[in-house]
Amino acid sequence: MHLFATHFGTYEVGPDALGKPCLLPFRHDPNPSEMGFGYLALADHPQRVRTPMVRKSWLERGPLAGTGQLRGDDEFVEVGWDQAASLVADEVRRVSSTHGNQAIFGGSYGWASAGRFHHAQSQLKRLLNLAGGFTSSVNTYSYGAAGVLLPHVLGADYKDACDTSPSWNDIADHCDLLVAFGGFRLTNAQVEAGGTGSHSATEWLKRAQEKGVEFVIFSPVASDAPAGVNVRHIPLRPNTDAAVMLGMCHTLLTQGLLDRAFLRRCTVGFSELETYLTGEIDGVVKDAAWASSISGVPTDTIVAIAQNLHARPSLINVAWSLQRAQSGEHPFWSAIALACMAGHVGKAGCGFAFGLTAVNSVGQPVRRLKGPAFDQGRNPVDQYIPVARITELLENPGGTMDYDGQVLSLPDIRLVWWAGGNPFHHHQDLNRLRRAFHKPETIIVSEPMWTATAKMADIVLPSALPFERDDIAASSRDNWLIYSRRVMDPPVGVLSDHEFHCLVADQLGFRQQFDCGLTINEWLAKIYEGYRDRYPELPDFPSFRMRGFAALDEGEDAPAPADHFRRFTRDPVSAPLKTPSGRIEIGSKTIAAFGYDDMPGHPAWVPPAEWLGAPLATKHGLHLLSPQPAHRLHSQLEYGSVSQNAKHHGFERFSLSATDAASLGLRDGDLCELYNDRGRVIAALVVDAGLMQGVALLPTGSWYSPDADGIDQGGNPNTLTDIAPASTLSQATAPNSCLISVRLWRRIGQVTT
Ligand SMILES: Nc1nc2c(c(=O)[nH]1)N[C@H]1C(S)=C(S)[C@@H](COP(=O)(O)OP(=O)(O)OC[C@H]3O[C@@H](n4cnc5c(=O)[nH]c(N)nc54)[C@H](O)[C@@H]3O)O[C@H]1N2
Ligand SMILES: Nc1nc2c(c(=O)[nH]1)N[C@H]1C(S)=C(S)[C@@H](COP(=O)(O)OP(=O)(O)OC[C@H]3O[C@@H](n4cnc5c(=O)[nH]c(N)nc54)[C@H](O)[C@@H]3O)O[C@H]1N2
Ligand SMILES: [Mo]
Repeated sequence: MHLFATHFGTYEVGPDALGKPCLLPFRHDPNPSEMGFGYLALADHPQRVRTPMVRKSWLERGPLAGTGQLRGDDEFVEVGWDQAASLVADEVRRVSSTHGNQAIFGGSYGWASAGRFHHAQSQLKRLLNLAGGFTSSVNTYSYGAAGVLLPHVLGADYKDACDTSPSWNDIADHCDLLVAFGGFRLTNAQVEAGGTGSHSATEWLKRAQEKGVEFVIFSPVASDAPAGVNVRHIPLRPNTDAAVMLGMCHTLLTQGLLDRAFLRRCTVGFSELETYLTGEIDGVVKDAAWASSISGVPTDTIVAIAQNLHARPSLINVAWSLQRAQSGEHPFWSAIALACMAGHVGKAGCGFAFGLTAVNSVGQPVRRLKGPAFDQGRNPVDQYIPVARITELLENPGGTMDYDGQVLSLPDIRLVWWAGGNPFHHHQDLNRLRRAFHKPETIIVSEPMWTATAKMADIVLPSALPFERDDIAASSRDNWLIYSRRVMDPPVGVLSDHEFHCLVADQLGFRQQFDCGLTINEWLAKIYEGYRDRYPELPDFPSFRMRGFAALDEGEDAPAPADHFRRFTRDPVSAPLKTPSGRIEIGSKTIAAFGYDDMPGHPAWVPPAEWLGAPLATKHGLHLLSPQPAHRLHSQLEYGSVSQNAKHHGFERFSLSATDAASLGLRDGDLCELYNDRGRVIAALVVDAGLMQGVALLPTGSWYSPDADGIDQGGNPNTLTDIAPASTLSQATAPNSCLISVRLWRRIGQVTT
């Protein structure tokens, strides 16, 4: 079978009615994503980069530093691959020998493509490692705050987003009440890093509903609540979930509905939380009325749900989006504390979970394939940044940064090489990032498309699109292995990342170490054999390639950390967690000892600088949330037909409540300006009756496209968001704490002069 694998699923390749290649649903996928159906349109789109390009002024005058020119509004000239490879190799050599390899930033973040071999970052990192290394980045935009907090609270094994959840099987069979903060945005479950053969998360959710699990959804957005019976939606102000959870903790404490035995046996630090809840520390009692005044959720509701969490076998799920906010660690930490107090942690299908339906795999009861990828080698440079600190890195050469109990030094970056990511879509405060991108002497971007990031580059290396090459795709979170076969050839002048890295490696004198003398097919066979060593039941490589896919037998196979967690709750002495105490740290002496002003040593309500209760809300009175886009993967596929068809007269859509639209005199379809002190964005209004008053919703992924006045006509929310971190502890991204104003820009059909 001829298959093509993506982060949003697997497709069969067929001819359409005119005999041209097209992507069709994979017959084994119960719920294929429509995203793929518009994908092939990128191949010959006008936004395609078709040949290596170099900024004219850079080519003429050399590295740009200090010329005062802002990148992004300059001309490019075409060069051939030989010239491009020697320009790149010379620049790597120059920066490495003049300034040291820490002056090269290769921490390049992004989703690139599915596939174990043609993974853009792995390819780039292997190359740069052989060239002496680079300043790297750690953690993710997805799970940055939780990924730093959870090792302190649950131990090092619980850093990964998908390893804390009970399985959907157990939830359906044993849980009675599922309280979800952030709800279930089901379009998100269409995605899985590395790909999948079968989209099953929504089926699992339905099955839990059919088995009688009651769902309570706390979210400013009604559509985060799934359809069906036994679902209750409770609106709350964005970023106030931790306060609601702490109000529930207070209720359990004062009503004596506590599992004291579990708290004593399996946790430490509860007394610190207790003194905080009762107000002994700061004179503020964190009761349900207090939580109500912050969140807008009625006091009685908070009390009743707390009582139910205790009385019934219950599970608390927290969406990842909640930790993509200032103080975003606290809803996660508070949920753990609340679940431990309520007393169902360790019971099948109960306790706490993070990110059910954020991607397809969370909670999936299937065997997980673990196998090799393209080896990145070892980085001789030990300097790094938490991934979302790119602006500060470029702004403060020689500066320092507090992070997770350490003081990081920020190197002076002269060369940035980005591959497989689009920071001018994914990072916050893009106008500020643009100014910071002016600092390095040279910027290289490997990209198939003319993204805003490619436009900031001095050297653009055009990469083949994923359907223009063969690869092997497998997610480490499910049981499918796909042979992803080339659908068409890349345009003349375009190479895969691997192919052009080979040219650069040649120039730098380490081609043999880079590609080990293997062809791409030989690499694929080698990777596949790595899987067969672990799973001898897999067919041989030629048969696998012919058939197109292999799936391990399904069947319950809880990830090792979840298994271990259950053993811990039964016997914390013989199966301790990898925390300092060996137990769940409701209070963390380690975090308290870091002494960060914005990060106490226990779960707390630490108000963000921007939320509806902040002083700034009198100036910019709408809280902007930027969820994941339903019609594309981040900024990829923006020019695919599915994403384009979802626009309104070519503009990205955003939503407001009916009340806010009316009070601003706005109508459905109006082109509006969303603005704050950081930027201005144009988007088309959708009035959403299910949206809470005071909240605006603009999905991510539309391309940042500032016009001559600096107004982003592309509708990217990160023109408005702030770089301020979740906290000093995690230095994670926090775009969901953002205040804006909205006004009419143009009414469609209105004559403008
Ligand atoms: N406001 C706000 N911002 C956010 C978020 C949010 O919730 N709100 N979410 C954040 C999250 S969780 C994430 S994960 C990030 C995602 O942000 P990114 O990962 O940067 O987004 P992508 O659009 O997937 O970027 C991948 C790029 O790689 C390119 N590419 C694809 N295949 C190849 C290849 O083979 N080779 C090369 N060289 N390039 C290739 C694509 O064309 C695309 O430009 O965004 C973050 N930004
Ligand atoms: N189609 C599609 N799916 C994707 C992606 C994509 O680009 N496209 N990206 C994938 C990636 S990389 C990631 S990391 C995951 C992210 O998965 P999530 O982080 O779960 O996704 P989001 O869409 O950012 O947010 C989910 C919901 O949280 C709600 N929310 C936001 N802030 C708050 C709050 O303060 N309180 C409450 N109670 N609710 C809030 C919003 O209403 C939103 O609908 O999605 C993945 N899935
Ligand atoms: Mo993500």
